[in-house]
Amino acid sequence: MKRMIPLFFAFALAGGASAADVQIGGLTIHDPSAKQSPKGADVGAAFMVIENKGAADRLVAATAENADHVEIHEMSMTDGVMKMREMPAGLNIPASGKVELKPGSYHLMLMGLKQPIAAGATIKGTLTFERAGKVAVDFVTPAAAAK
Ligand SMILES: [Cu+2]
Repeated sequence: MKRMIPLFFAFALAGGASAADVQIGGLTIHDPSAKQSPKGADVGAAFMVIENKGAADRLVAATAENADHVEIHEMSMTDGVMKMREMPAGLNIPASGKVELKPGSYHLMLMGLKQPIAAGATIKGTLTFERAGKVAVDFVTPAAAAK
């Protein structure tokens, strides 16, 4: 029976990524994740893919348990320089569309980190959509890559 234990854990880990997908109304939030933060950093970033099978919606707010507050940001090229800015009105999720929050693009900015985001950490948070309402998500930080 001892042999079964590592197999069980391997299976549980393999299923982890899709288990983090969350559904609310017509929206599916795929793979909510947070980026490991360097020591001493007081801000962090979180990413996900939001798929919408319903009417247009808007991501208007987010929280993370390890952050003082969370802002919705976009990065864009302005005069040849990548700049990041807050989107105070939120992020539009088009009807029957898909929005990716990813490095170099839209992202959640975790402001005022209470501690650094460690590899392998799971951070509890929420997303609030104008139509669909509020949903709990777990932002999963990838484990450190094997060297
Ligand atoms: Cu940002």
